[in-house]
Order: sequence, then C-alpha cells, then structure tokens
Amino acid sequence: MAKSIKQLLKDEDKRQQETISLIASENIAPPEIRQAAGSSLMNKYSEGYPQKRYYGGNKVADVVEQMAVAVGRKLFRADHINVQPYSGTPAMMAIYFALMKPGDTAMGMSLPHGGHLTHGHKVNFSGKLYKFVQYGVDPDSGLLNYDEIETMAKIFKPKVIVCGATAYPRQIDFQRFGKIAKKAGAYLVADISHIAGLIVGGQHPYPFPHADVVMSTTHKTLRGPRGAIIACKASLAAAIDKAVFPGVQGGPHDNITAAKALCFQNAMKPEFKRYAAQIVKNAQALARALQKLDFNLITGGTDTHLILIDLTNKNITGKEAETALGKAGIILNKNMIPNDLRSPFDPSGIRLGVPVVTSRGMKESQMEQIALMIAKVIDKPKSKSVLSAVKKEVAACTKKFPIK
Ligand code: DSN
Repeated sequence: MAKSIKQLLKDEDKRQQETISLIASENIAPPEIRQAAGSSLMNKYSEGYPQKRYYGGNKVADVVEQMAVAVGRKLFRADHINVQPYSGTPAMMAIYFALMKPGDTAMGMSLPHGGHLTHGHKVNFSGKLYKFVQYGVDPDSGLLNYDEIETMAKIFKPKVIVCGATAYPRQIDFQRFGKIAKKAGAYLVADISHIAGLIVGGQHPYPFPHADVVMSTTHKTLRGPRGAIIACKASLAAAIDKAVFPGVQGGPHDNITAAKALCFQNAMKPEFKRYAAQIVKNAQALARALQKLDFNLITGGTDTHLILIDLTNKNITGKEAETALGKAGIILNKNMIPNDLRSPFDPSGIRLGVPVVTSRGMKESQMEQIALMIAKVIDKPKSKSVLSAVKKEVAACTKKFPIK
C-alpha cells in the first residue's frame, strides 16, 4: 500500500536529519518561520496591497504585510520593496514586465557559466519573450570579465542588464555593473537570491545604490520561507507593484508574508551577522580542504557560500559523483562548469554550498571531515564498503548537529 502523506512528511524529516545537504540553494528555516508558513494566514485572500484590497477581513494581513515591507526596506537598504512575489521566477517576470516590452534586448549571465534560467536562457520565458544576449566568465580564470561585459553592453545597447548568479563562487562587483549599465543607458537588475544572507550579514557589498532593481528569493542564505522580494528605486515603485499584482500574480500568500517578516527581523539581529560570517568561513575551510585533496575548484576558491568543482581530473562525471555521494548520505548537485563540453544532464562538475550545514551549527573542523568523506567516495564511487563506511560517518556527524 502507498504510504500516507503524513508518513512521507516524517520520512522527509528523517532524510533531512540523517543526511548532509550541501545544496548551495537550500537552507533550514527556523521553527518560528515554518510555523508562520503553516499558520491560518494560509486561508486568507488579500489581492491588492495594504488598505487597497479586493477582499474584506484583511485587518491582520495588512499589518503583517506593512511590517514585512518596513523591515525589508531597511534590511535591503531600498527605497521601496514588494514582498508579494511567490518565488524567484515570477519575481523576475514581474521585473521584466515592468522594465521592458516583449522583443526588447537584455543582457544576462548564461546558465552554463553560472547564471539562472530567468537570465535569458532560451528554454525559459525570458529567452523566448526578450532578445537576451548572454555573457559568461573568462575561460581561464572562471571570473567575470567586466571589460568584456562593458564592450557587449556598448554593442548591444540592452534595456536591462541582469547581474547575479547561481553558481559563481566569487563576489559580484555591483559598482562596476552599475557603471556599465549607466554608460549603456540600461537598467541594472541584481538577482541576489544566492547571496542575500551574505549581503545583509555584512559579508558581501550591497547592490544598492548601483542597481535599479534588486530581486531575491528568501529561502537561500537568508534562511527564510520559500518566496521572493523585489526591491527598487523610488522611481520604479509603481511600475514594479503593478507588474507583480495584477500583472503576474493573484492573491499574495499572506502566511509566507508573515514568515518573510520574521526572516527579515531575524536577519537584522547581531547573531545573523555571526551566522553569515560562519558561512563564509565554512565555505573557505571546505574549499581549502578539498584543494589539499587535489580537487580542482573553479576560480581557485570561494568568497561566498558556494564552491564549484571541475571533476575532470578525478575521472568521474558530475552525475556519477552526485549519485555516489547521495548513496553515502551527502546530498549535492551536479553542475555545468564554464565551457563544459558535457551535457547538462551529466556535466563535468558539482556545486557545493554550506548554508544548511552552517545552520546546523557545523564549523571549520566538520568542513575538513566532510571534504575527506567526499574524497573517499569520489575515489571509489562503486565500492559498497566505502559508501557504507562514509554513510556511517555521515550518520554520526548529523546526530551531533540535529536540525532544530
Ligand atoms: N534552483 C536554484 C539554485 O539551485 O540555484 C536557483 O533557482
């Protein structure tokens, strides 16, 4: 007989407790945030904005959204913030609808070089509705080549330049991007989904005042609920709000808005700064330990929460590595590396991130242990005894750092 959903949810709790997640885009939202997400606000409809709703009964929902807006604006140092986007992709859609007409030219980072689907990939609405020109990283250094991006912007004269990435281990120079966009007469949109927690935690420069619009999901380094925000300069506030509702979305998820408000409040606290600093320390400790074990890190290291590894010298593909590590209880994702000659279904690399393990309380010494476990599996991915020994090590380690 098929298992009940109740049982499956228990199974998932257990899976998360007993494995080490190194998925760079995942995190563990604290219990009060999960509680708000499952609260009775889930039952409410409130299309519109506070004091301008299309439904009655929004006394509480209005205050909740106003609180999220007030703290969110402060946190992101923004003139204006919209806290209603359901997630990153609808948020990007609203931004493009506000700033461009279909057929307009835009520039974004290509997915195989570390960008996101919504930054102009041809299978995504962004690549279908707009003429996206894609920039990438330098083939030798793996770093963004700002001079080349500037030249491309001069040639293609995009209406929008998107900066931000999902698999770029280094800081993004928002100031330089701002100058490039200004010279080209383009709006600068910064997608900070991956690094939002690092930014507000003092580990990465802020995108404002260089960007015109900033988009972030709230569930990655920020440690909030599944969702997104759009922050922007005052002059774009009305266009962004109109594009979110009624342009792209219907009723906001008020339960998630409450969880976002809590997430922003948490991120204002001094302990969040310590958490963000620990993320970077952990990522750098993991990077150093992996390098000692002869792993080839794209850009030679990291100054963020993530690491991108080229596995070519290890004689294993990204998919094989993801599968073998998964069997041992270490969960991460296969990933394209810059100029990858393999397919996205079985690329040459893997991506590792430390937000989850940092949320569990792990520190530099556990990162060294994790690097050793990864090396054991990658060296002998088909050895049942190695996989089972590492699985036992993972179990012992995760028991010491339970998810609260
Ligand atoms: N899927 C997210 C990531 O893993 O980076 C981006 O949407």
